[in-house]
Amino acid sequence: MLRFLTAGESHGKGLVQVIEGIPAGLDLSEDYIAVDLRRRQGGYGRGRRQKIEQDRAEILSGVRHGTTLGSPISMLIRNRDWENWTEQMSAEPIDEAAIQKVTRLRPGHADLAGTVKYDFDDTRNILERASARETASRVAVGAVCKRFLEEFGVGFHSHTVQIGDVDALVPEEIDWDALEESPVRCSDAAGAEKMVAAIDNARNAGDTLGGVVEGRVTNVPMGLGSHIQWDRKIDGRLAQAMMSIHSVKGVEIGGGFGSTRLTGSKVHDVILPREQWSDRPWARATNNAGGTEGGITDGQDIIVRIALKPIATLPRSLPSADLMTGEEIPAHYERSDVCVVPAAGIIVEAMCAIVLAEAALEKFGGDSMGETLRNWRSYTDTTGPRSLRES
Ligand code: EPS
Repeated sequence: MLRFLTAGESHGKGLVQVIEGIPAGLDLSEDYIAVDLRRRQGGYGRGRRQKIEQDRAEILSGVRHGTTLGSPISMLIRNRDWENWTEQMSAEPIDEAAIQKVTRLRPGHADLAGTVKYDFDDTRNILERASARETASRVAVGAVCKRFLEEFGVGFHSHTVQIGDVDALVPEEIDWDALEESPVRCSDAAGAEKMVAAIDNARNAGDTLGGVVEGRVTNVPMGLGSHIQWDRKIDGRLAQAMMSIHSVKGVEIGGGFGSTRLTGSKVHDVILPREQWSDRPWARATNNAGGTEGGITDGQDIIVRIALKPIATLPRSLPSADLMTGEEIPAHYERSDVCVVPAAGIIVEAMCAIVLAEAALEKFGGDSMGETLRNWRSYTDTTGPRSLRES
């Protein structure tokens, strides 16, 4: 079984991750994890914080000489910004008068509900952990899970399909390498230009922008997740993972909301006869299901889209009320991103990798990579038509 925890405040000493359940014998390096951490920090519309940070996960345990031990993998991403916050974020008590309390609540963030729930007089006690800085931890954990699934040929991609009201024209085939050069991680060059302009307009207006990002997972085996209980359904688990990403307000799998406008004959993915299969048993005419049917992966690519609201920290502060007095006052502002949509793709990939690695380990188990690989192969060898298998 795979499980993980993250810890850390946005301006504390650092972000900590602990992952348990990755089998022994997997090649894993800090450099490999660093690639996705770097990808997450990029994208047009990011704020000044990303100029301060150079995220790198130091592996503290669970790996020896470049190979996992089967023991918990723990990692630390140090916050470079910590040195500007040693007093305000000190774990040791400081003089009460020196604490710069934040009481101007930001609409759209956890400030109000969190501060009331945890009974604080300083919203910083909530906003530090509620910050999307935590997604760096998810990306580090996700990179470990990607490394694991890579051994089975599973691949992860993501791209921006909308920013503000600008839609991308998504081509049939996406050049994933070229995409990484796009400032907004969009495969449509003309659309990308408009997205950049929209971000500039929002910045000039002291405002923020949301959008839609799509993740795709390739070469997923048929049979992860299960139809038998609500909390085992793989689409439900993916949706929960996506909704847990900061700013996410909606999730679609495959045809999603669009399929409600079509008739059943246009939506369901026709099962093709043997002559039309390629390298694996079973094939479909389309992939409107987005890789899951009945809560089970169906062997097609997983396609998941998330809707991100514009981030809640606005340079031109929204009207708000003060935590202590309830009186009208503009919301708190330090600094912020204008748009995090391009970076969100990497977080989608990470969360997909975590959910699928967990589901794969449930199905195939194994304490060592050799054992997991044997179990995986012996199962995938049996997924073809029954009569062919028995002959
Ligand atoms: C983030 C770090 C944060 C924000 C952003 C994500 O840094 P700071 O608050 O120091 O500027 O830039 O957080 C949010 C979008 C949010 O809503 O909290 C990061 O590393 O991704």
